[in-house]
Amino acid sequence: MLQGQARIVVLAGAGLSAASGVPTFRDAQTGHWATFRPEDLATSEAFMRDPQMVWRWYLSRRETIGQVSPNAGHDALTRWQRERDVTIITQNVDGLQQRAGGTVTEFHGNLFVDLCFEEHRVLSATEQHPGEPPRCVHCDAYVRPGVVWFGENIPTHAMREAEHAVDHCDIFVSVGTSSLVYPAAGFAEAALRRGARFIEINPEETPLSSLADHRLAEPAQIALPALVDALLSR
Ligand code: BJW
Repeated sequence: MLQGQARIVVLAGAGLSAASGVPTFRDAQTGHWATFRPEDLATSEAFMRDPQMVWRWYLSRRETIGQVSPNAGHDALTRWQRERDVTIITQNVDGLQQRAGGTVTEFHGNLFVDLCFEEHRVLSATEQHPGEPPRCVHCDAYVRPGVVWFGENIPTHAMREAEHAVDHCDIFVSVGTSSLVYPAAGFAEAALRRGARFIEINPEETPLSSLADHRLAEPAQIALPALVDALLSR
């Protein structure tokens, strides 16, 4: 299936970065949301309610991710992309695929970008105030992270790129995502409707597992290097 001129789309989720030491979201013991409810952290309402708490959570994640490195799964995807027609849509906001040299569509934004909460402009400088999130130098609004929270639209350019890639792919590969969050979780079925084949890489089953033409029930950092080595050595 994956040989030759196949146009391949890879949709990545938090499981791809797990081996780097970045917690996934929904793992009951170690996930980001093991001790918080997502709606208390990853919504604009949560930020308005308690900006300092939400900002501190994102700062601690910036710190964690700043100290880790891409893993063998990211490296394998980059090698694959350099040799074949592979589009990577990542839901991950950690920038690790980019640090591994990959080109990605950032579907849920980027943790390291500062945005003005009111006007959504990207900020290169911010004003620091002790005990609260920094403020926008233009309008004094709070600064927020450049990620997509629940209830917010996917950035237009990311949605357009992803839809175009999904509409034109022969193979759709979902790796390390629970396939619970829309609209990303709808792409596999959209690709299937257009006649593409669907491969899922995840040690655990997801709501989409039964639709997969092939399931690799293995961690991404094991399955991806093995797959890409086999493909590129032919
Ligand atoms: C391994 C592994 C290893 C472990 N190897 N695998 C249609 C139906 C129902 C609801 C909706 C719908 N359309 C929209 C909605 C609402 C909502 C939604 O989807 N809700 C659902 C929860 C029901 N979606 C939205 O609000 C989206 N916006 C939108 O649609 O706009 C239009 C709109 C506007 C207004 C109203 C309604 C619609 C935006 C979604 C934004 C998601 N944002 C987050 C947070 C980002 C910021 C942050 O980082 O803090 O993005 S949520 C969080 O989930 C994060 C992730 O990108 C995303 C997906 O998680 P992911 O990557 O799948 O991680 P996990 O933890 O869930 O799973 C990890 C997997 O890895 C597991 O399966 C493990 O088994 C596996 N794994 N180790 C391989 N080594």
